[in-house]
Parts: sequence; C-alpha cells; structure tokens
Amino acid sequence: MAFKKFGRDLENIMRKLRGLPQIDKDTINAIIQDLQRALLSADVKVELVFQMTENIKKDAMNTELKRARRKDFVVKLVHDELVKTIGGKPAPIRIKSGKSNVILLVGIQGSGKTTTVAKLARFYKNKGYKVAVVTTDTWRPGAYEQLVQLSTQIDVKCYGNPNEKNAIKIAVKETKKAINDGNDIIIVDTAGRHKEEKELMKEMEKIEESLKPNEVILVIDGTLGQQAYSQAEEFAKATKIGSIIVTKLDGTAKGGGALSACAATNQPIRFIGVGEKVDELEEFEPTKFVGTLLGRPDIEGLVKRVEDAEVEMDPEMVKRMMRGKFTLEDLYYQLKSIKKVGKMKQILAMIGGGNIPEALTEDAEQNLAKWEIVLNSMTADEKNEPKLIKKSRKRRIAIGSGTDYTTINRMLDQYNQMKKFFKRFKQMGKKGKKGGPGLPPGFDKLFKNFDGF
Ligand SMILES: Nc1nc2c(ncn2[C@@H]2O[C@H](COP(=O)(O)OP(=O)(O)O)[C@@H](O)[C@H]2O)c(=O)[nH]1
Ligand SMILES: [Mg+2]
Repeated sequence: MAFKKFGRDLENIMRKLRGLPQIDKDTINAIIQDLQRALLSADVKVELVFQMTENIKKDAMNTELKRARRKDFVVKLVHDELVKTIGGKPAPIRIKSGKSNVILLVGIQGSGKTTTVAKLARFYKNKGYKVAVVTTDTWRPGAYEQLVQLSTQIDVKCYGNPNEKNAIKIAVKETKKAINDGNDIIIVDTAGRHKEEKELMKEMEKIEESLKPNEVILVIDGTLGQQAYSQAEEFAKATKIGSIIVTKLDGTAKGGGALSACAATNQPIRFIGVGEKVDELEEFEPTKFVGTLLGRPDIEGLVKRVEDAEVEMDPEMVKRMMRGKFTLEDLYYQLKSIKKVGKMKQILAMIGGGNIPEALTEDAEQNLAKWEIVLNSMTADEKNEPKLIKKSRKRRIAIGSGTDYTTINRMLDQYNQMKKFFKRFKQMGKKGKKGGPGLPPGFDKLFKNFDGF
C-alpha cells in the first residue's frame, strides 16, 4: 500500500495528540515536530514541509478555544492543510458536451502516461462519451503499438502515424481526424520526456500550442520522492497544467512526491493509478484520502469518537488509575459523570468478560447518593489513600455521615474491585502492545486516547 508509513506516522501523531492531557504551546510544538518528521520521511520537499507545518502552527497557536475542543481542532488543522495541499475538493475535468474535448497528457518517461491514456479513455467511454486516443510518441520504439494494443482492449479507436517522425505534425493531423470523426473526448499521449531535455520540452509546448487542449494533465509517478517537485515545476513552466494524475499508488510509494507535485503546480490530483491494468484508475477524493491517512476514513466520525471517549472516561483519571493513583473521589466523580451507566457497563463487560465490578451493577446510582455522604465525612488523605481507613477511622466516618460500617465497607470493596479491574486492564493493554493477546477487538481504539497503551 502506498503512503503506508506516512499514514502510520500520522496515525501515531493523532493518537499522541488525543492522549495529551491538554494542548498548550509546548505540546503544539511537539506535535508540529512530529508532523515535520513524518512529512520529511514521506519524502515531501523540505520547504513544503515547513510551509505546511507553519500554517498549522499559526492557526493552532492563534485560535482561542475551549480546552476540550483544542485537540479536535488541531486534528482538523492537520487534515485541512493536507487536503488543501493535494487540491481541495475534487473537481471533475470540465467536459463540454456537443464539442470535441481534447485532453493532453504530459510527464516524464515511464511515469505511466500511455497506460493512463487508455485508463482515462475507458473511464470516459463508460460514462457514455465517444472517446478516441492519439499517440504522438515518435521517440520510444513500440510506443505506437503499445497504445494501439491498449486501446484495442477497451475498444477505443487509436489515431497515429508510425511513419511520421514529426510529433507536432502527428498531433495536429491525427487530432483533427479524431475531431472530424465526431469524438467527444480525444486523449492525446505524448512522448516521455525528461525535464532536462530542452528539445522534448519544446516539442511538448508546441503540441500544446497547436492543439489548445481543454486540459493538460501532468502524470506523476507516485513512487517518486522529493524530485517530483522540481519535475512538476518544470512541466508547469512549459505548459498550463490543469490537473495531476498520480500513478503507481498500488505499490509502496511513500507519497511525498504526489504532495510535492501538487504544491509545485498548485493543481489538484484528479485521478490515481492503482495498477497496470486499464481498469485500475480511481477518481481521487482529497478529503476521503486524507481521512484515511489520518487513520480514520471520515473526519466527522473521529471528532465524535474522541468526544465520546472523553465523555465516557476522563483520560486524566484513567491515567491516574493506571498509575495506581486512583482515588475514591475519582471513582465517585467518574461514576457520577457517566450519565449513561449502561454504556459504561457495556464497555467494561467487553473487557472483563462479563465480570463487571459491583460498583457498576444495577444499584450504581443509589450507591452514589450514599457515597456522597460518606465521602463528605472523610479527610483528603483518606480519599486519596483508602488503605488508611481502618477500624477507628471507619467508626468516625460512620458516625459523621450517619451511615453504618456496611455502607462504608461496601464502598471500599467496590473501590478495590474497580482498582483491580483496571490493573487487569492495564496488563491487557501492555500484552497487546507486545503482540500478545491484547484488548478485545475494537477496544484498542478507545484506549488510543490514553497514555500507557
Ligand atoms: N503498478 C502500476 N504500474 C503502472 C501504473 N501505471 C503505469 N504503470 C506501469 O509503468 C510502466 C510505464 O508505463 P507507461 O504507460 O508506458 O509510461 P509512459 O512512459 O509515461 O508512457 C509500465 O510498465 C506500466 O505498466 C500503475 O498505476 N500501477
Ligand atoms: Mg508512453
């Protein structure tokens, strides 16, 4: 899978972000640094990395938000910046009906132009257009045959002249023929050029001049690294690039090249190639794509998930639990803040295999009312260190709160059960980390929000 490592890096950053107790200047700086590392190791051009992260940082630092919303906000900033870089909203190539539309594909040799010409032809043919392809590659031996063969597969007519050596002449003549034959869309292939080859770049410019295509598409090899930027830049200088197709994203592409090419041309990615076959072309949706990179296919869903998790359990408290610093008061407030005890029970039942602490059985709400009174009669030390509560203290608390030993003992029992329960929890998380039997399926997600997992 292309973008695999980058996706994983981003997901880790998001997880770290969600696990932070709060977002301040230092944490934003730390997140920005991680993000820079991720982008750099995905082979995104250095200047672009700094430009992107600077934008995120500025917005993150300068926007006043309630604490709880800031994490989501930073996630959203990262999301939006990535989407912006790769071209915002997907915009289909404008095809004017009742006219012949010419699409010109350019890019260096081996980037996948000829294959993509056939893929695009198939794509538009399936949409009901009359489509033709034109080959103008006079440089590469067998280029003509290659496109003839591909277009035969998809039953699309291929125009070209293997005996003519002048690419511009072929382009003009053959495209004219295709227009006269009443084709709606004519996709023109060009010879693979290197950005340094002046002669070839000139030829491409001339072809553009004489064909006046509706759109020039730059085909970029998705496996390219940082050099994608300068390559795309050179092409953008020579022709009016209208959009980008990134190929070979079925492989192990790091993806930085694609991001860089977009930035260099300021144009969006419209399609991606995901294989050698003619049907292996996908329309590109930036939002969906970035969502997947960030570890969640839909951004709204994640924001909600983060919020939900925070309602269910206060990460700060869970952290204290994991460190064994979980107090009686923590348990009380946590239970009190969970309006839907049922939901909490479901979650705990999933982890504990049905073995739910008594604190969360049916009478949880009733217990809470009693606990409140008991807690009010305790000292801070006792609440923090329930172990201190021995016989004499119990007596004092019972008298002070107007309750009895049973109530107090029960409360302490439940506290200890919960504590044990969370200890087990912690171990499951740890085992999961080492690849052993970890948390039950789906549960890891909830606990991504907490440190220590
Ligand atoms: N895996 C994979 N290979 C591709 C893709 N697009 C093109 N190729 C392969 O890349 C090589 C060069 O493609 P070609 O279309 O001849 O590139 P051109 O020189 O730019 O015309 C060929 O072997 C293609 O099969 C793609 O999306 N995925
Ligand atoms: Mg070719």
